[in-house]
Amino acid sequence: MRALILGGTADANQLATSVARAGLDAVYSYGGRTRAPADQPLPTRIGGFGGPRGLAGYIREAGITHVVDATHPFAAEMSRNAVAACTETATPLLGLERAPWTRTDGDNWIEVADLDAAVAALPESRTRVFLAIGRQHIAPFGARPQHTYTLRFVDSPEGPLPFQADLIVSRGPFTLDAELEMIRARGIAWIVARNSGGDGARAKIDAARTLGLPVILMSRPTLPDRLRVESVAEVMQWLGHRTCLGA
Ligand code: 3Y8
Ligand code: NAP
Repeated sequence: MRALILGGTADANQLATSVARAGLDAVYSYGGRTRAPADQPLPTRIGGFGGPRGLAGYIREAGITHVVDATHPFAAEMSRNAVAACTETATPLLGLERAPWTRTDGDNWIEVADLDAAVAALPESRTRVFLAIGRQHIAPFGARPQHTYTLRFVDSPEGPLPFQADLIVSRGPFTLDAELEMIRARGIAWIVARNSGGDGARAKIDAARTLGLPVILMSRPTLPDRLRVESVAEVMQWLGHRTCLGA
């Protein structure tokens, strides 16, 4: 058995620790989005494969027998490529996918399908907006220059920002107290986020509820049908490793 873990999330990191502890043969893969990704206790590769064909070639050359897609729910292209490549090479594929956040009492969510709808959901009158959606997809908010924006990136940007904004450089995971402090200190009145699920990004959602702030929440892209689980323990069982409960 030799597993390829498509990583880049907290869940993938927890899986890597369990796989290494069990002594299973596996490779961890990053897309190469950040300058200094967290070290993993497994052999690690960084960078794209070259589309589905490139991934199929990698699976064959590296002797991969199982693929675990533990990428972020919004890493849709990687997930689609994994389905195509595993179909082409008849390689078992399992998604490790955390459940989306669900609205609870006190949440003031405006759920939108995509980025353009998120921009359109902002108020006309000038306000202070926290764009908690990273670096890659912020340009469309330049269409609403009347607002004061706070951005949060994992790394400091190479070039100029697409519009005037305050920038926080921090890789998370984030805590409720730190989010409350940041939001209050900056007078944030609106938050834009993705429904990533999991714990690593949920603090801002809980902070918004505590402060009664509206959250424009982008729904997840639809992914192709594939076998998927929500826990590391289920992945370990799928990899044929009988772990003690809750490993
Ligand atoms: C490169 C690996 C851990 C894992 C940390 C999780 C939690 C913090 C929440 C906010 C939202 C955002 C962003 C975010 C979260 C965890 C987890 C998660 C959101 C790292 C990582 C990589 C990336 C890529 C990066 C994206 C960006 C998105 C920032 C490592 C730290 C906004 C997603 O500059 C860039 O190009 C960054 C790109 C994709 C989204 C975007 O479009 O900008 N993640 N994030 C992975 C790779 O190369 O394969 O550097 O160590 C992983 C984590 N990001 O416990 O250490 O598991 O979800 N990541 C979003 O939710 O919208 C931050 O600020 O509140
Ligand atoms: P994406 O748009 O779905 O993928 C774009 C391309 O990046 C893929 O086709 C692939 O290139 C390459 N790629 C992505 N993830 C990879 C991986 N783990 N290993 C090798 N190549 C990878 O991806 P994304 O949304 O930019 O996310 C990139 C990485 O950041 C992923 O690891 C993801 O888990 C992590 N992440 C993303 C988010 C988010 O909001 N999107 C949040 C947290 C973490 P080729 O086509 O050349 O193979």
